[in-house]
Amino acid sequence: MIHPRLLRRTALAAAVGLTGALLPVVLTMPPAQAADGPCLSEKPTGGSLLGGGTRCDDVNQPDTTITSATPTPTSGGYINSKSISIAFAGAYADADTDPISFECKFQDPTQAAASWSACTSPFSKSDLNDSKAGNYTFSVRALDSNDNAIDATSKPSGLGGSGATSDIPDLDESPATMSFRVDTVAPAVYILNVPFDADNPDKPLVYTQSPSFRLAASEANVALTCTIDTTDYPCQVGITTFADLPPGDHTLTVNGADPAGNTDPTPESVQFAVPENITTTSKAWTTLKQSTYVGGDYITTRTKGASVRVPADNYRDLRLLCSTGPKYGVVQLIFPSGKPVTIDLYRKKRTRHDIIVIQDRFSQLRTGGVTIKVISDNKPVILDGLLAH
Ligand SMILES: [Ca+2]
Ligand SMILES: [Ca+2]
Ligand SMILES: [Ca+2]
Ligand SMILES: [Ca+2]
Repeated sequence: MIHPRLLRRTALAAAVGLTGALLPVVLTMPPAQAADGPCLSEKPTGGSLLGGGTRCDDVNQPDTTITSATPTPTSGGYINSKSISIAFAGAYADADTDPISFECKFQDPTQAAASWSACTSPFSKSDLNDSKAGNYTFSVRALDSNDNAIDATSKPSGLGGSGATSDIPDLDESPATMSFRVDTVAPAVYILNVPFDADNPDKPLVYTQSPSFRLAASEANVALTCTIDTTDYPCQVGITTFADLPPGDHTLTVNGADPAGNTDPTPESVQFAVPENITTTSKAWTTLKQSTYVGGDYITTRTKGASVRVPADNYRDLRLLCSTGPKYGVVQLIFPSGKPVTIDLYRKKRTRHDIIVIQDRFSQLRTGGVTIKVISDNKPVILDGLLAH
C-alpha cells in the first residue's frame, strides 16, 4: 500500500534528484531498488565514511490504545464531572524499539475543529460544560518519533546514497478515540398523587392492596428506583402499581438516576396504610368478586349471628370498609378485651365504598384480632376490609 500523499512526495523527491549533468544517465537507469521494508528504522544503512547508504521505509505504524478514563463514562456515554483524565499507551506489533511519542486532539462540540498537538499520558481536561446536546471527542495517536522525523524517500547525505520509494507515515493513522457527554445536574424525582386522608394525614389510607402512584422526574431518561419499606420494586416514570401489599403502614421511597449516574439528593417518599381484606370460608357468608373492592372481593350475608374474625395487631386507628345505605343491617365489633362496639350500617343514601371510623389515631392502643358479628336479622351486610394501624 502506498499512501497517495507519499506518491506525491516520492515524485517530488525524484524531480529534485533529476538535476544537472546526471539527468541523462539517470533517465536510462532502472529505478533505484530501495529496501522498502519491512524494516524497523529509516536511518540509512550500508553507507561508508563518505556517508550515503540506503534508506528503507518503516511501514509498520505504532498502535494506540486508550487504557483508562477517570471518571469512566457510563454505558450511556456520560460523565458527571467537569473534568476528565484519559490515559493511553502506544506499542509496536513488530520489534521496533524507536521511542513512541503522542499527539492528542480534543474536540469541544461548541468549538471550531481542533488540531493535533503533542501530549503525554494522562491527558487532562477541566472546565468542561454540560453537553447534553453534543459529544466531547478525544483522539490520540502514537508516533514513531525517530522515523516520523525522517523522510524515508530522501537520499542520505554523502556519496552514493539512495532513498526509499515511499514513506508510509510513521504515526498511527487509525487514532484511538473516545466520546462522552457531560451532565453534572442531578435529576429531581416526584410522587404526584400523594393520597389524602383527613383522619390520618401522615399515614393516609389507600382503599386498595395494590395502590398506584404517578411518578415523575425533572429530566428525560431518568431510571427510577422504588423501595417500599425495605423491598425494591420495579417502577418507572408514569403510573406504577405496587401489587398485593401486605396490610399495615408502608413507606414508598423513590429516587432516580440520569444517564450520567446523578441521583436526586433528596429522594421523595410517601407513607400510606393498606387495609386488611376481610375474607371467610364460613357458610354463613357469600364471597363475591369485584375488582373495585379491597382484595378484589367482598363478603355478604343476611344471617343474624354470622361472624368473621379479622387479624389485627397494635393499632389505634381502626376503620371498617363496608357498604352503607337505607336497607343495611347492624354489626358488632368484639375485641379481645373491652366493650364491643355496635355499628349501624343504616344511612339515608347508599354508599358502596364507605369508611366508618371506629376509633381514631389518638385512641387507646389495642391489640389482637377483631370479630365482626351480625346482630340484625334479614338485612344485608356487606363487608370489604378493615384498617387497623
Ligand atoms: Ca521505527
Ligand atoms: Ca518517516
Ligand atoms: Ca515510514
Ligand atoms: Ca374485600
